[in-house]
Amino acid sequence: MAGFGLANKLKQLVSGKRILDEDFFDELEDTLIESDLGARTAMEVVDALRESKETRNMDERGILLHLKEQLLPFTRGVDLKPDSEETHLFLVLGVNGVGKTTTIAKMARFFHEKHDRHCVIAAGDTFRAAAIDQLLVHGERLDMRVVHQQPGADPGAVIFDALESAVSRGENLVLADTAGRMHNRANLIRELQKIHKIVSSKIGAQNYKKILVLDATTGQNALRQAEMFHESVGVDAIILAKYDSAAKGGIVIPIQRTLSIPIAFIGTGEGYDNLEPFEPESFIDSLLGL
Ligand SMILES: Nc1nc2c(ncn2[C@@H]2O[C@H](COP(=O)(O)OP(=O)(O)O)[C@@H](O)[C@H]2O)c(=O)[nH]1
Ligand SMILES: [Mg+2]
Repeated sequence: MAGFGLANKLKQLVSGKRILDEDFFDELEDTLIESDLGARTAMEVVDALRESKETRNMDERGILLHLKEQLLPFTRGVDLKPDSEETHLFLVLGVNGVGKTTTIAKMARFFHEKHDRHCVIAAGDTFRAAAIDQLLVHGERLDMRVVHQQPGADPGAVIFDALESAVSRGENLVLADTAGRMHNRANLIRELQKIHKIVSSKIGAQNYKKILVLDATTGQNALRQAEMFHESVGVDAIILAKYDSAAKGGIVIPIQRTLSIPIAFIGTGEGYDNLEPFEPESFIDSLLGL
């Protein structure tokens, strides 16, 4: 993973023979807040460092390792690999432009190649013709079935069709796209709740996951989106897209502290292979520049 703004700033801050005085701790706290870690976490980890007996003798790396130890408990990953050959469904949620459709194509490739799962894509974003076409192109390139209807069709019906046909054909995983337009929040929520009800009537909760895609470049906004989707329909796992272009990656921590939703994958580019399972330790290492 690429190095980030936080890693570079930390390097400047802790390098050389800096005295670990109050100015240092204040600056460190500001730097962590600027990187979207959240004021509460920033304050807590800096306090822990300030109060640690060993701090005075710590070198550059020691300080970073101390921060890592504090932050690691707030990062949790989850493996989304379907645990049986039965048909599973991932309902992919998120506001417009965060990377849902691209992430669906990447997941289809990932679960097919890494876990030998037969994937089907459901074009549940029926709001724009372009959204359906985008999935058809991916389906052709990946050689995967895309269940779709006309623009304007009922997304619940499209997803139900995909699920029903996947069950009858013995296909393993339905990846369902959804529209994420935000201009009418109440409508969006109602539509998602309707889809949720339809899916729940067809498969058991253990085979059904709601996955929220967030754009890593949007910082605090991503936290608000996560709260909104979690309250409305419940979110089982998060995928952090566009992590390659994120100046900050710290938003993962307040999301996990506030909502306790684990992270499944990190999106690291526009290509099909740019999807990495979330690894808490290597994530923190790259965040801090270790
Ligand atoms: N750099 C980068 N771009 C991404 C990533 N994921 C998606 N994108 C781009 O973000 C834009 C919006 O993606 P799209 O999948 O259409 O978003 P949707 O509206 O949520 O379905 C497209 O230009 C994608 O190529 C990622 O992990 N890294
Ligand atoms: Mg889309």
